[in-house]
Amino acid sequence: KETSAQKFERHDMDSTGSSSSATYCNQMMKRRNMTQGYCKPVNTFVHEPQTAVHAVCSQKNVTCKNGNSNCYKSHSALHITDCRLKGNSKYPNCDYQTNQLQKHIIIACEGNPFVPVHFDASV
Ligand code: U5P
Repeated sequence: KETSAQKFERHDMDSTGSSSSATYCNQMMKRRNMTQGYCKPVNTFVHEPQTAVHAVCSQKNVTCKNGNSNCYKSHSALHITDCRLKGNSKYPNCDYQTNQLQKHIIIACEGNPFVPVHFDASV
């Protein structure tokens, strides 16, 4: 069974890659199994070393969108790619807009070790 921490790595981490191409999101959303059953509408990939992303769990504590208190905002802007489903996309042809950004990320962290389990937002 996939743990929440493993799911975060699958959904949100792409340390080695970058989204240089316009088809990045179409390829990655499919490769990381987020286009099975339905097209996941919004998903963010982080292009930074795993150590740097895990370190965010000890950075600025903020409230999550759902009201939980275990979210953390990165001190610096990180390289990310936002994938957003296009309005005219029809399952199973999940068609995404790829947006390369440098923003602060807000992630939820849990457990011992205290690791990322959810991508909440970028600001
Ligand atoms: N999500 C992202 N990046 C964002 C916002 C949301 O990847 O910038 C994903 C997360 O997996 C989140 C899901 O759990 O979309 C639903 O987000 P929301 O509708 O609760 O904001």
